[in-house]
Amino acid sequence: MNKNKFYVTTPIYYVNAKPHLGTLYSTLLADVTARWNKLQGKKVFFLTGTDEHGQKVAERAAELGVTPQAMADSQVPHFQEAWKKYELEYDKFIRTTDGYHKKNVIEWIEKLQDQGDIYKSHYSGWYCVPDERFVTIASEEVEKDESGNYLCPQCGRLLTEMSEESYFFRLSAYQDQLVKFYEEHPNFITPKERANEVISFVKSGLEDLSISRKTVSWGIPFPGDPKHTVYVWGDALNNYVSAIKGERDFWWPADLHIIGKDIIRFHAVYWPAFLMASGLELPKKLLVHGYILVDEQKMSKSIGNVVDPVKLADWYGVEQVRYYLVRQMSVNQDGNFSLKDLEGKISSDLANNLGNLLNRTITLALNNGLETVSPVEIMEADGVVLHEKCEEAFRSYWDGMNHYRYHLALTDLFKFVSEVNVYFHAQKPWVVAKENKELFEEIISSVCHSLYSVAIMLWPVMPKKMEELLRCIGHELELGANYDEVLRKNLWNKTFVLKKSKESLFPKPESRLEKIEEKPAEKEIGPEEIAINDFAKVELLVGTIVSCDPVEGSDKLYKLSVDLGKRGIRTIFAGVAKLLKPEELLKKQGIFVGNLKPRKMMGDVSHGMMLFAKDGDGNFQMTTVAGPVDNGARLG
Ligand code: ME8
Repeated sequence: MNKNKFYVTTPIYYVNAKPHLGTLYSTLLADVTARWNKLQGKKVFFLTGTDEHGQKVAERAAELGVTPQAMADSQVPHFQEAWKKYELEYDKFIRTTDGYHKKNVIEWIEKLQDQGDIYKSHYSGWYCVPDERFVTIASEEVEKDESGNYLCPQCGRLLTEMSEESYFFRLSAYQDQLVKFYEEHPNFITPKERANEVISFVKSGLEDLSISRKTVSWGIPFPGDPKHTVYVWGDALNNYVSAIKGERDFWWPADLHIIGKDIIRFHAVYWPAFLMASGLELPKKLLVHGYILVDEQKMSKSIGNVVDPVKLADWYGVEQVRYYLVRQMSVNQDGNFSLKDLEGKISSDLANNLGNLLNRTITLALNNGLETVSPVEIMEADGVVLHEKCEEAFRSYWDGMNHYRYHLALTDLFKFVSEVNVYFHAQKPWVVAKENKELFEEIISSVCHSLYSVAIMLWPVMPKKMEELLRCIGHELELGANYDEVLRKNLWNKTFVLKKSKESLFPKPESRLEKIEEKPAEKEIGPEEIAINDFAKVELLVGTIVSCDPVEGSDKLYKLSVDLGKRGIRTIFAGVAKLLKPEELLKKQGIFVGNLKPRKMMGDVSHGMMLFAKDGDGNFQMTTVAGPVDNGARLG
């Protein structure tokens, strides 16, 4: 039955941190998707919320000297206010401490107990508290730090050893059913490349999953054994069903779960298995997005580069930031956030390309006494071409949006806006206005029809701005109308009543870059100052790592062959074998000291040195150039 509905969810966020650019991004994608579906006349349910139980939250609350409940209560408004500021119009904000959710989780466990899917045993192994997950040393690629401690393969932080009584969910019993499901639903995970890691994980053999914690008291008491609490992921994943419990028959299955790549296993393996055990249908799709990196690093509190979304909105405008995030980040990859790019995109796409087109068209028309623009009956050839391009623009936008390639959809749409600008300039309407009133009206009408379509297509991304744009040409957005059909038909039969907006739609952003750069550097104790000619003695070169091999007898060193262009291919040793995998270095361009005296190392000779930087978590990051340059290029 086609219910013409769309149920979209975000991860529910842990309350140990405030909202940041990463959590904003997931929630924004959900809002854009929700609005895109509303435009098509669908009934939409958009769910977000907070994940409040578990060890991580309990530990953070203890550090702060408050109860976990009090910490959650104080964090939730930060999320709600930030989402409101960003016009994220969710239908429900669920908290895992809500009574109806706890009841749903208890009923779920009881059902599993009744049908024999849960048994009591003992967990002894490793646990990652930041990720709230059990890590199997034997089957995962677990590395150790310099002191020999195990590190989480997912987040790189220290693992905790654990040994306690636990209830287990018979996950292994669902392995075949899961594999069959993935085979029958090849589009379950978007982008597709992410599906492979899931399928190979499941095929490699699933172990039963510990579903309770005895040493964590901050959680939902385990039915029948209140000394245990429900494992936080068993609790959290069920939120997607708890939230729509009363209307489950209508909304379930979810049409789209939006998640970051860090939590794919929970959503693509455990959650489907939990649902199979519950006898419920599986969600239709998972949209898995990459990380937002700031200056090429994952945002984290310890690195201190968590960009505050509220500050960004105050500086640049809410919808400008919305646009940038959706336009800049390619959903299927990690994407770099930078203020410079943000300012660039606002200037070029929004202020120059779209905003100016609107201003110039309206000003010119009104200055020439044209306020009400009537539809044209027979169009000139250039207008016909633009009309066709408008239809094409919708088709490719529709395709991009419906396949969750939002950034490509926006890139294409702005190409169309550029074409409208080209049309506008080529027609020279400021000359035509004096000579041929009819043709002048046609040009203005064609631009207005194009702007009308663009405004509707962009509405999911910049709702208020696009409503304002529509008002400037005498139209209003009517939710409930089927704009899919309107834009597909692309009938250029509208009348426009032009009105100058009080303020420009997209003012040029005031640059914040200098202000940030001018900030005095924190005083640090460091080496003495040197003169420029001292620096000139050091030859820093760009080179590509063509091979990277472990060195026998050393667990620290790699032997690299580095292509330094005119300086030839050199052997250079780097002491990062414990910290980086060869594939993290291979084929990449790095920065090398080229004129270091050759040094003997492990019976061989190193002809240079590779540069690395330590991040706030103590991991080494290689240094590189922002774009490809010739090997052997000198830095300075
Ligand atoms: O994992 N870039 O919550 P969480 C992009 N409570 N997205 C990012 C990001 C970044 N740098 N950092 C975080 C949890 N995210 C669980 C979820 S769901 C039943 C339970 C986003 O607060 C991304 O969506 O750690 C990621 O999956 C989510 O925040 C993790 O949020």
